[in-house]
Amino acid sequence: AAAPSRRRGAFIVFEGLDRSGKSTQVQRLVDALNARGVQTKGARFPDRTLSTGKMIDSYLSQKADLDDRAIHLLFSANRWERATQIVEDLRNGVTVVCDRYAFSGIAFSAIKGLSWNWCRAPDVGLPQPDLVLFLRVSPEVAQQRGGFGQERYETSEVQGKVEKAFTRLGQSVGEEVWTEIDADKGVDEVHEEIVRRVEQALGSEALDGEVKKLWE
Ligand code: NYM
Ligand code: MG
Repeated sequence: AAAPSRRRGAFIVFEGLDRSGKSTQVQRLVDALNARGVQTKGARFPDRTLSTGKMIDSYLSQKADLDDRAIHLLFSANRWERATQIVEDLRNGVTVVCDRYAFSGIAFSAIKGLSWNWCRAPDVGLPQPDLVLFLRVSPEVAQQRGGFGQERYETSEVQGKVEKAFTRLGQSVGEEVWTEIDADKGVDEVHEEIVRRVEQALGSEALDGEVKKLWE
């Protein structure tokens, strides 16, 4: 007799500009899902605890300078370092909620003038998210939230360009995966909207099948 079929976990990715509230909402979602019995883990990229993450951290904190291509490949390698674990968790029925992914990788590098295809290539074949929640925040609200920190990229000029790149990326993965969330609203309202969207994804037939590969 065939083994009883078990649904895999969902791979849910948050994307957005700095100060869009991603980290807060990732934590809220992980807690809410676990509280209702959906076994869920959080993840984040860059994962600064990994060996590539240490180099990325030096670059972002302006302690080290790196060629634009070298840092791009490190960000991608940082995802590949975790990819096997993510697929294993999903197969074991664990939902994974991730703070940033390959879309940040492309957006932040493409604005430096690297070609779109070159930026995308190293991430082709990574685990494909079942849902991307893009938290869209207006520059005014981001400013009210305390402005930017000291890291590389944390200027309104860079953030404005990155926002345009994200919009283009959303069109490349399709609206059944990419969902925009109005992140100007209060934390609770945004959380409720996210839970509604995630409930749909958790009910999807896609979770009866294998984890797909991104852009393949
Ligand atoms: N970032 C993040 C990239 O440039 N490429 C990537 O692939 C990823 C995942 O790192 N400004 C940038 C976006 C952020 C910065 O991320 C640090 P965080 O979520 O603030 O730690
Ligand atoms: Mg940041």
